[in-house]
Amino acid sequence: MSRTDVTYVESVSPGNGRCAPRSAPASDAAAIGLDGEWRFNLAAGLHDLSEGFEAPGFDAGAWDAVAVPSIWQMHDLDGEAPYGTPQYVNIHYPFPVDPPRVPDANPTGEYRRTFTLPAEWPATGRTLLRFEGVDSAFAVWVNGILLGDGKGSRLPTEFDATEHLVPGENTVAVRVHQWSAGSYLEDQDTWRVSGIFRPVALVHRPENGIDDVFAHADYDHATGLGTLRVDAPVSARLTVPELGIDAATGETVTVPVEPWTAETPRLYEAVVATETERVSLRIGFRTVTIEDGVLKVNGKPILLRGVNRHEWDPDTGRTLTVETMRHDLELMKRHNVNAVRTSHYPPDRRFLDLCDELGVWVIDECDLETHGFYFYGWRNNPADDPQWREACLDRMARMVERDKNHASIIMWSLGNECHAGVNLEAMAAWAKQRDPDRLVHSESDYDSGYVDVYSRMYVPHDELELIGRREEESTVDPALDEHRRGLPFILCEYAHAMGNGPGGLADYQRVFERHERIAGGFIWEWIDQGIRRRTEDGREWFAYGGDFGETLHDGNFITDGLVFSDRTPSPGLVEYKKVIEPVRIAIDPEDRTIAVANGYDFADTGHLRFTWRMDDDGSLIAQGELELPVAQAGESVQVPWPDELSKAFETAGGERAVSVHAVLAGDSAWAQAGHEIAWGQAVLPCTAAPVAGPAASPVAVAGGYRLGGAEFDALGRLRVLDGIEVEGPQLDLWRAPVDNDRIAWGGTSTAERWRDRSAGLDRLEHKVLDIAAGDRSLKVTTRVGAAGAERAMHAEYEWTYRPESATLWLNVAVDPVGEWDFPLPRLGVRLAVPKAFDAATWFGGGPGEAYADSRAAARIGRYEASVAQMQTPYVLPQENGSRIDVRWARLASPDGAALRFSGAPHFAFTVRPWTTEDLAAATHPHELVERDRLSVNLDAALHGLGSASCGPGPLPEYRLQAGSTAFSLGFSTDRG
Ligand code: IPT
Repeated sequence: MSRTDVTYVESVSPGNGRCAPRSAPASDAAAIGLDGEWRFNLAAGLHDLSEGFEAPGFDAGAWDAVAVPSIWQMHDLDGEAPYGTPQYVNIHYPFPVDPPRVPDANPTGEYRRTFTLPAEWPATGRTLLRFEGVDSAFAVWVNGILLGDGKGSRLPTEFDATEHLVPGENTVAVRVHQWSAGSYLEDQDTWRVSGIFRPVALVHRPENGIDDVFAHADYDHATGLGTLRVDAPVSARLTVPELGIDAATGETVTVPVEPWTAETPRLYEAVVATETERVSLRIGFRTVTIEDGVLKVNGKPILLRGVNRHEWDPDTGRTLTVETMRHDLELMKRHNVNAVRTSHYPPDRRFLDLCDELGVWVIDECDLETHGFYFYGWRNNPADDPQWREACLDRMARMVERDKNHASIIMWSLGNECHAGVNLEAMAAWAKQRDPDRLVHSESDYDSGYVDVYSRMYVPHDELELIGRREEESTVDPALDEHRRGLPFILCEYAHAMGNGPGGLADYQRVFERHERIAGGFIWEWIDQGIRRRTEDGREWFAYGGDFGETLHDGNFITDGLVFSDRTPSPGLVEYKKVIEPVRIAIDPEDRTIAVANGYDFADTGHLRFTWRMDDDGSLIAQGELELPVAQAGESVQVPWPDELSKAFETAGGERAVSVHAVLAGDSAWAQAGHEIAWGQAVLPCTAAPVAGPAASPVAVAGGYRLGGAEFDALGRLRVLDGIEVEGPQLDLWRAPVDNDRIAWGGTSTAERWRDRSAGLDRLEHKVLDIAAGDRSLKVTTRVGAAGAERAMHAEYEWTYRPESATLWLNVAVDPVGEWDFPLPRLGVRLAVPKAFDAATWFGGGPGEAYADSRAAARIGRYEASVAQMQTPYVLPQENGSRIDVRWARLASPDGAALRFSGAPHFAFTVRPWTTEDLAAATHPHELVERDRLSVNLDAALHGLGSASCGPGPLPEYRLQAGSTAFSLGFSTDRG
């Protein structure tokens, strides 16, 4: 190939001139990192390349300097964006589908740098140039000599530079193409970005060195023995000092060991050495098997409480620091996550080191997705076309060879959304012969003919239940059906964490826990892949698809994570943490017992400390330590309440809540002592009857009515309470649609039904039919409906005032008029109050937001927050911030005046500095402008969240069906 030969770009070949893939273990051989500043020029396409740029004498003085590794489209996005901007598309290819051809507009980065070979660089052996990740195709020159080219963006590539290096200064030049034939294999749902985005190094390979090792480390749970064999292409010495092992490579050694599990990530330091090189390894002993259709590790069924993780950083895109990788894992571990699917490509290899060290189960996924062929009946699908066989096998080999020594990896995944095909089958067969000790996964293979686990995405709860019982629908071929029915099952993606949600997590977990066949699942996805931007006046915001003017894009579907773009945990993650807590605490106030069920697969509860607390009407009255016997994995223990708890329980006069917390007894690698792992709470309704007292009579006054401290206008609307201006309350059925209301795959979304001309819940009008000022109450009868709609709600507001408690009570009776064949967004009242009343306190569920099908994490207590703190900044503004089961809430102003809302018994409480309409209209949080009044929603109920943005909607029990209902609310004021 000549310098100007660019045929590799559109060739199905995975590359030329590359070294064989290997694990490249940590070594004492010489190496120099080539990260740092490189000269960079962005050419418009293959027609626009810089002549002779690879030559040592080329003058690149006028070129920019950019950092390697980095993504070129992530540079200076608030300024000049000198190298173009990111594009987000999900399933569609971002270019015309004409494999293997790609557009002429093919941005091509030309990179150059020099480096000095140290004087002591060994004169013998070989020297390789190693690239950990280059997106998407590239060619490499050293001192003007072409070494080769490569594809496979998230996989390593090495070239042998030995012959072309000179003592002293050397020049390396790399040409990187945004699009290549390889892009057809990389249609993952993420930002389409380019560059040398992972580290580059020059590594020496000594003669008789250890290029590769393959550690086979099994654990026999019956005997407690570990079996270790380390294979290497040369004969070398293996030592594991801690285990007293000193053996030859290829030799099998059996010794007593502590096994590796994600809960107990025990690693042993090993060294493999020849006379010329020492490499180090960390060995984890564990055995992955399938027995009777159940996935087991070390003889025990495991439950994957997982997440899908894309590599993303809001500032640097797909280039991550080790600190960020560790931060992700620490956050996961702190939220009880125990598994990662590396969707949809092998991660930076340092991430896997951390997985071994901190303990998570990993499904390592190959860099392969051909989803865009779906639209064309999978015609020409590279996964099923023999001309792409070598490219597919190459990717599988490069992943397995690089990652084969990680104890954390229990399955190799062939890729994502490739449908099925001969190349996938070949990849599976290759992986199984190369590494018989791990399982092969592919969700694309519906029949599961060549994989070890049956894997699906977004399966609804009822179908999952059937799968759990092995009673799912048959596949076409009876032999395949029998095979598949005998496999364990995982949900490789479920519960789409886009916007407010996902709902239904607890219901999924119950199905997982009921069936041994189901080894758990992986939430889609870990992080909102937003891109940090700043407004001209310096306010931060996060961009999604379309924000860079892309003509083809998929909007905010890119922001669907459990952590926000800046890695702040979302309410969805807090919910997930509670739902998957590995110990379950049950408090029984009748028997006065506390039971703790250990749901770990391996660990006992010895690393936990338990505490209890007793609250009376939300105020702490007693607390203490709880002595509990250690429970083995899968066991339960029960103890009577401590005397002090029983005593406090008996003296409390209000609503009593008993809580028990399980926290880390000591520091761990990912959290400090005291970090909460699980909790339980039992709440006992207050037995004392509320005092109602006599009611005051309403009086007609000029322009309206007066009732106690309340003033109403001529249409019977509350205007003033004890001197404080209020507006409303009025019936409210609307919420700013959440992504899960708004998106429907191939159907009419719930939000479309709401906005439909025959419903118009976003533009309801209130017509007063009658006002009756009786002896003891003021009754306002209304009909609530939208322009164009016949369907309506009959709403009757009955106001009473109880002087004894100085409380104004409202009873709202709602009756549907006409047919309501869709769920309501919410059912409650909305009012506006002065902006100064922005310090909230409430007694009820908290501290975070909660909805009908996402409420496991809400505990009953007294909470305080500013109105600003009560907003959840979803990347696309939408309904958020509702606190459930609120007994009372108070909004105070700085001068001490406060408004108080009471439930009979509970309501859901939301307060915002803007209106629902503002929320629904905004496309990013920074566009929201505070109004001069706060909007308050006091709801009898809200529709669930579900996961319809990708998956099932709310389960029937969480749908808010229209029907005749009544609810009561109290309004009062105080002065602190
Ligand atoms: C599924 C993809 O595997 C994943 O990459 C992501 O796109 C997710 O959905 C949704 O965010 S594919 C889906 C269309 C079933």
